[in-house]
Amino acid sequence: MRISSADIIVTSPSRNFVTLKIVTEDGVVGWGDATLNGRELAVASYLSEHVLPLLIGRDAHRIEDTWQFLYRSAYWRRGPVTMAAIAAVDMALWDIKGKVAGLPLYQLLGGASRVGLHTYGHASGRDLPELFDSVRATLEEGHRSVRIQTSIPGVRAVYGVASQAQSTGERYDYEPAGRGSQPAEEDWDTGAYLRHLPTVFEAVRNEFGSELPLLHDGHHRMTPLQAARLGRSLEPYDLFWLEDCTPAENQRALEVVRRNTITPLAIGEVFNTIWDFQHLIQAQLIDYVRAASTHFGGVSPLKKVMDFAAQYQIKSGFHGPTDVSPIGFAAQVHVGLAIHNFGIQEYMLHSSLTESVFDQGMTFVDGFLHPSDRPGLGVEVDEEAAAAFPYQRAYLPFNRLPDGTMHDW
Ligand code: KDG
Ligand code: MG
Repeated sequence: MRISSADIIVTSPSRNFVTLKIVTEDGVVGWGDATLNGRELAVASYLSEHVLPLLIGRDAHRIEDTWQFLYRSAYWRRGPVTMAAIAAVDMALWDIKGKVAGLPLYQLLGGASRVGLHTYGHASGRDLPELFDSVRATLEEGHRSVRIQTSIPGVRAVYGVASQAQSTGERYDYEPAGRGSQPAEEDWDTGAYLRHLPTVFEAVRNEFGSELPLLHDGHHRMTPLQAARLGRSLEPYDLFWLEDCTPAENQRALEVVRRNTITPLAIGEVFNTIWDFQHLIQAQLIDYVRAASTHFGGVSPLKKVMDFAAQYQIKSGFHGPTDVSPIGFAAQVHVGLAIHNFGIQEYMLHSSLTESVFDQGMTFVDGFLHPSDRPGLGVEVDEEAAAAFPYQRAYLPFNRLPDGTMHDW
């Protein structure tokens, strides 16, 4: 079953998405997600200039061989641009295989290990009443676990707080901070954050009780010792996880955190390959793998890293923000349904504008996400609708400390 065409669609319904369309000579269409937030056109160009010409005439059934060919033959391995491009090809070929077999992807990965995926949604607020309302709204949406992000006294704009963010149109989406020619500047004060956050979790526990699973994203801003201190100070509030407590580049940092706190740790949304997790998994420094299919080379490596993690009782917590397109999201929902060591799925609903372009079969009922039984990934793209939303330049924000020093965002 030869590939006869491969094309890139760049569309911006609420936000930018890069989508790969592969068609076989007998007319089967496969879709892949290659969206890299704030650097979308780099991946589109990598694909169209260097990858698409190599796909024409290849056997669409040879998913693993194609993955290895794209990874190894480039010589320059890894990195977010390369791996998002390879991810799109991998997903599109799995989509085709599922459609040819007449089976949803999760069936090809071993079948369902559960009825659906337990999710967490986002709650945030500038103060406690706003945060409590947001928690209630998140629960009403159907989530049974909630990520808590909050404003910090003295800090103007903080990652993940909806009411501080600019609106991107019809609904809240804190990323990108704004479409435009320059990224938005935010500010940050780690000391104020470390003092304030435990008081917020104490208040949330008092309001919502001890049963509700609570999560928090540190978004790469702490030193190892600061992260250890935060983890320890949050122990009384029994977090489901503390995410990205230190910058991901220095994996040894997690050793310091781990030695000093029993708060569960999740990391890896910016990781690209299984190698990024090798030490963290083998040394059991983390509890949850935060990879996303789109930034991690696709379905094939996501399944492999989870099988590796399973030997160490480490579970999945795949990255599910709106900058992973409905295609990339569906791909990892299939993986989550199939693997034994599923943990939780982040689920930040896409906007209705995004859904007008990406028709997804996924269901979210009684707190459980299911990718649907449509063959393949279960997502189809309306190309005419996509054409109505041309690319818009957009950047993620950046951070400065009170003295003006650049800090991790
Ligand atoms: O593009 C960046 C976002 O995907 C990221 O900031 C979202 O940290 C994030 C999360 O946990 O969803
Ligand atoms: Mg995160």
